[in-house]
Amino acid sequence: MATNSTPMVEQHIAVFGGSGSGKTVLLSSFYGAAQEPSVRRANRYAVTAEDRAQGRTLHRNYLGMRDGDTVPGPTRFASTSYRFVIEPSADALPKGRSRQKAVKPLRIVWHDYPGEWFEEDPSSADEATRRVETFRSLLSADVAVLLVDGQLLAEHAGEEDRYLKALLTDFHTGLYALRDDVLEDGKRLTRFPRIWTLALSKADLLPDVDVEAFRELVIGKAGGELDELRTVLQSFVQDPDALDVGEDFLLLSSAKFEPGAIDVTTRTGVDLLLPITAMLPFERFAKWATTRQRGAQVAEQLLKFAGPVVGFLATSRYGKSPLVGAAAGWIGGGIGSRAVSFATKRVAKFKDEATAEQEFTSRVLARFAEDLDRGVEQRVLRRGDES
Ligand SMILES: Nc1nc2c(ncn2[C@@H]2O[C@H](COP(=O)(O)OP(=O)(O)OP(=O)(O)O)[C@@H](O)[C@H]2O)c(=O)[nH]1
Ligand SMILES: [Mg+2]
Repeated sequence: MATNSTPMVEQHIAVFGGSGSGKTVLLSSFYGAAQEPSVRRANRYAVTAEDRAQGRTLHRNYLGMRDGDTVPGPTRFASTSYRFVIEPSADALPKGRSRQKAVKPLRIVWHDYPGEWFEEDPSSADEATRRVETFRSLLSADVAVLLVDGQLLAEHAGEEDRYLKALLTDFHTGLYALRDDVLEDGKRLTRFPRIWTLALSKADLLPDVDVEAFRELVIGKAGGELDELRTVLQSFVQDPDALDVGEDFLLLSSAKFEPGAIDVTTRTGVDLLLPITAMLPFERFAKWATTRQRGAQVAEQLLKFAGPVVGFLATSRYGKSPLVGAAAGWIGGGIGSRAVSFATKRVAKFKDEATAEQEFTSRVLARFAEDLDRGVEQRVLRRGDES
């Protein structure tokens, strides 16, 4: 329970997509934008890379797009995990107080890999081993985002079904082929991305497609393939009911790409990735556990790993209640469609009684909850628990 074990305040996101679908540009846009002084001021939190060299590479990728209209090269040979820490930004601290190291900073880990690994055979036994290790680590994330390449979709205007069916079938067969290697001794996994969000990358190329239209396109043109993908993913996990595949949808654009110009200030959905990673697993598991409808037992186990919200609960006055009860109490009676708004209000109430660190965490979580609400309103995000 939350009181006697140290909660994990680290959430992992894995972005899956074919070569050239926009994974590395997305990661660079996310990180680079977070370094912009105006964004830091507005957020009142700073996102820093734990490994400074990695941070510099991502920032350089971003500046290359912003100032030089150049894009990072394709990712080859190696996958990389990027660990980010979210802390109060210097200007969010009261005057005269220096930044203290947070005891339990919020951490997000983002996995990037070469998309060609799903498309081509490994060139050596050594690479084959590295691939399996990579996919094992990708498949232990909390949230998976599956990219539908907006450029390929636009190129298939009128025959979108061909691209969408092929894409989902490739994922399905790729994952199926890896299954025996990823599951050691055939043992099914507990920690596995339980939320598989489908995201339209390069959404700037399809300005008329909102998230509802995107969802209808995927379900309408490739619903059968989506079901097959879900079946394969279910075969990886314990308690396959506790799995949402293709229930959540998102539009993503890392920048506005025009011939000779990349406008990094025009982004879509990028700012939702942190809130999605930090909040969605918690909310979904809390719902499954408390409403006892789906995979309640495994959801209860999973709640322990559900990141910053749990860390926050454990240090708040809910710390003494069992986790499921605390989750229910924290979110309020409205687990389900209105969970986010309830969360926002609850968090706001805490502000008065919290220590500085709690105050920061609750402020960030409240901000995340508002971001998600806004994403839904603007039809950039469709949540699986909306009815
Ligand atoms: N219009 C538009 N184009 C984009 C966007 N993001 C990426 N691109 C284009 O897509 C190309 C490939 O993006 P990457 O991020 O390198 O693709 P990747 O998924 O990392 O590819 P691999 O590393 O081979 O797996 C970029 O060079 C851009 O030209 C976007 O948001 N909008
Ligand atoms: Mg890449």
